[in-house]
Amino acid sequence: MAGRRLTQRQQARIQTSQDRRRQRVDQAEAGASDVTLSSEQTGLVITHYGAALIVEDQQGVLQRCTVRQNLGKLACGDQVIWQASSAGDGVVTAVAERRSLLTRPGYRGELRMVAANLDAVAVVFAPVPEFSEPLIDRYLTALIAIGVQALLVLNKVDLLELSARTALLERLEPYRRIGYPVLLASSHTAHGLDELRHWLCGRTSLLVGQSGVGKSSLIKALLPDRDIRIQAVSAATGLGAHTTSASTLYHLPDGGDLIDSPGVRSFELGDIRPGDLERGFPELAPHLGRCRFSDCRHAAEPECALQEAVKRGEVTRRRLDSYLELRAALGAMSPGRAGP
Ligand SMILES: Nc1nc2c(ncn2[C@@H]2O[C@H](COP(=O)(O)OP(=O)(O)O)[C@@H](O)[C@H]2O)c(=O)[nH]1
Ligand SMILES: [Mg+2]
Ligand SMILES: [Zn+2]
Repeated sequence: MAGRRLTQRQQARIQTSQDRRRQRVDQAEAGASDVTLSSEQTGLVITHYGAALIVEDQQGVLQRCTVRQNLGKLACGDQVIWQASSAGDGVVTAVAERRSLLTRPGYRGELRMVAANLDAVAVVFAPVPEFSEPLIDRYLTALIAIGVQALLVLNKVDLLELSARTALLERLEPYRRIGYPVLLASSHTAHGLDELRHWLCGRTSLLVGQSGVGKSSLIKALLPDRDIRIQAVSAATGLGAHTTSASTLYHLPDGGDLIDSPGVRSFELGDIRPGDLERGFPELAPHLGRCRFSDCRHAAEPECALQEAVKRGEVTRRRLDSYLELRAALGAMSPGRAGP
């Protein structure tokens, strides 16, 4: 920049534009003091874009709102108090205590909020792409940790011959045995969709699972009015097409809400404590702490209660392996926390 000088005319131009900007700021500040807020109302956070939220009011109308700074970050599904404002956007002034909160690690390791007040999550998987039990175990453990119910949905059953279907059901038997409902579905033939609707009815839920298992297809089938809703959100944001990359809450036709959250479709174990891990494997509970050695690694040690439970058929080998793998991963993440 050295040696570069502004001509007088350039300087004059900059000066006038600065004056104009200052004028606008002054006007806005004068205006701000005239802003009136109407009375407090409850609302539901439908989605967010940038710093603003779309809140659904009690009449079902979508309202664009900003958030009082002291409230911290809000999530899709949050119950809020907001006030309409004469200045345009409403203002969210309070948030109700959450009954659950699903987060995921962001790119810089920070925790990002995905959805609040979830009751249930359907873990979707399919014959293609090939699924793996350790992934299912990770989902289930993470879901238990935040206190939501889980349902296993084996989608694309239309691809399965009878014998293949029987074999897969056998693989899923350990989950049924520890109390997880397993639902067979096909978004192509609509098989199982009524059962899925019934399970989702009356609560707030979310679908998770690997890419390609058919989540979008299921969501389309479950939410016939999704496109209309997206248009309404676009209109409320005033920003043209609503990008579906932000978590968005939709009402299910039979009651209940479904949150479509592309960001969480395949999540890793977040902040899970050893106790959560144990709760994720309830069939191990009666055997934990009963090994001969208190520091048993449940591998080749003599009189390992877990290995013996496997031999007796009370615990499946695969689930024990999965537990040990997750425990090792947690231990690596936070040394000393994995526990015995
Ligand atoms: N055969 C079969 N294919 C399906 C089914 N559901 C989805 N697909 C296909 O699987 C692929 C991935 O589906 P999509 O809904 O985009 O999966 P997502 O990545 O989980 O959202 C697409 O080619 C779908 O047509 C199903 O029930 N049966
Ligand atoms: Mg998809
Ligand atoms: Zn042991």
